Amino acid sequence: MREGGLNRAEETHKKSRQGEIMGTATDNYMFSKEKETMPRNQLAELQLERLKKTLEHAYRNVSHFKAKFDEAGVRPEDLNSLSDLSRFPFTVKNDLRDAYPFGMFAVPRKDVVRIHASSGTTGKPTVVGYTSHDIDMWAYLMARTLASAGARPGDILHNAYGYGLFTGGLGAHYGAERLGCSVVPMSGGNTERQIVLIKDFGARVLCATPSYALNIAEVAEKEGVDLRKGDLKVGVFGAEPWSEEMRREVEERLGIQAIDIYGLSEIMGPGVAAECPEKAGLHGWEDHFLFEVIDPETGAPLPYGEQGELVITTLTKQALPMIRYRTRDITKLTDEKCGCGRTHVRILRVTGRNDDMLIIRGVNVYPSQIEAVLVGRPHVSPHYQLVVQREGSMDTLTVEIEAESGVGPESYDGIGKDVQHHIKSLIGVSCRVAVMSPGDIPRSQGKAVRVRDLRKK
Ligand code: DLL
Repeated sequence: MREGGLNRAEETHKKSRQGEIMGTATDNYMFSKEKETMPRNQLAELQLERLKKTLEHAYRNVSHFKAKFDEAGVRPEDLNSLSDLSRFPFTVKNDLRDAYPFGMFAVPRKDVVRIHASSGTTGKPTVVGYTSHDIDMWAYLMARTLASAGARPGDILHNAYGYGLFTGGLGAHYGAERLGCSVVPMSGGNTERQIVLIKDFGARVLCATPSYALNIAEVAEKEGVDLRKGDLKVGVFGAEPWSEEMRREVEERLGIQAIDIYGLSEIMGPGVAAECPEKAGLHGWEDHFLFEVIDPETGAPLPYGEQGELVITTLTKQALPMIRYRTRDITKLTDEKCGCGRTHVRILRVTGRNDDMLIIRGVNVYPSQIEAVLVGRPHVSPHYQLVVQREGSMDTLTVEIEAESGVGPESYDGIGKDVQHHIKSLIGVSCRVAVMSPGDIPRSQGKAVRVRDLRKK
């Protein structure tokens, strides 16, 4: 297997393969301890070299980037250090929509071997393309991601991320094959059958959204199948915000280690960043991406440790190079040493997206904060939806929760008051709480719908 775009700085680090670091596997894909533990100054050198090439490639081959750079009065050759990148303009989702479908591609269309697209529920879909080299790189980085999560060559890997235009299914699939796993390409849905196959095939690794993993756990319990007694050991979960509390819940109900992975289609798909067994933030693969956090209001870059919007620049993509892509995801970066030995920057758990933030009576709240309060409260199941309405000039929030099975309706009032009180005291937001019967909240088969916004209707 090759990793495209290797250069001298990296070649020197590629030579030997020694030892193990936590959460790595060394067979069958070009894992190298040297890349993931590269000293930060060498990583920066590699990034600068690749960034220069990427800026040049984007400027020469994508009219959007040429126009934007010209407008901002910058040229690729103006970049002499990584910090010079802050002089270059941001890219936003609308730029991709405006260029629909293929206007942002930096290579002739015939060189694009794969196309994915967003569902387009909130506008025109965003379309992303890959050369065969990009696909190869993605498989390699996803193999690295899976290895970091604890998957091993030879594992049965049950892939319940959706296959199709969504990048989750095929992204995880190619990575798992590259790592040397036996992949079960299940996709989402048909939950009873998923459970039979997880059990009968002896899956060790489950790839799914965290909300779908919870759905699987719940259906297995209903069917009387105790997945904790089987071979399942590792959950590779991502594609949506989830809380530490939800992690504990799913770990306990499935008897696994649940690992957070991050990615987005505009940048590549899954495999942009992954936790290691330390579970202390997601290592962003800095040999292929450059991560910044900015103040979402002013656009100014923020130092490590400060919370803001994650901005990503690709360093090795051919078909769709992205310069300073504003992800809308809210997080912090840290370059503090990680116990696993990796040196790549860590992206702390993404608590939510700018677009998902609700402002209720002046208080900013993300669905994952409400989740953290709900999960583990007595008599409450971990399924929920937030309903936002406008009354007069005020936005109001109703938190729909579900009572655990076996709890009678006479207790609903008390449960509702308890949850309302805890949301108010822990998050500071006043809300109504509607307690529903078991099974009333829709179950997720992929990305969970956490908010029903009735203001727009
Ligand atoms: O969700 C890619 C993916 C697939 C990642 C499978 C991980 C696993 P998109 O559909 O383009 O791509 O959605 C990207 O999902 O900007 C975040 O808002 C959110 N997201 C993805 N991973 C996480 C995570 C895939 N671990 C958008 N935590 C991103 C929180 C996440 N949010």
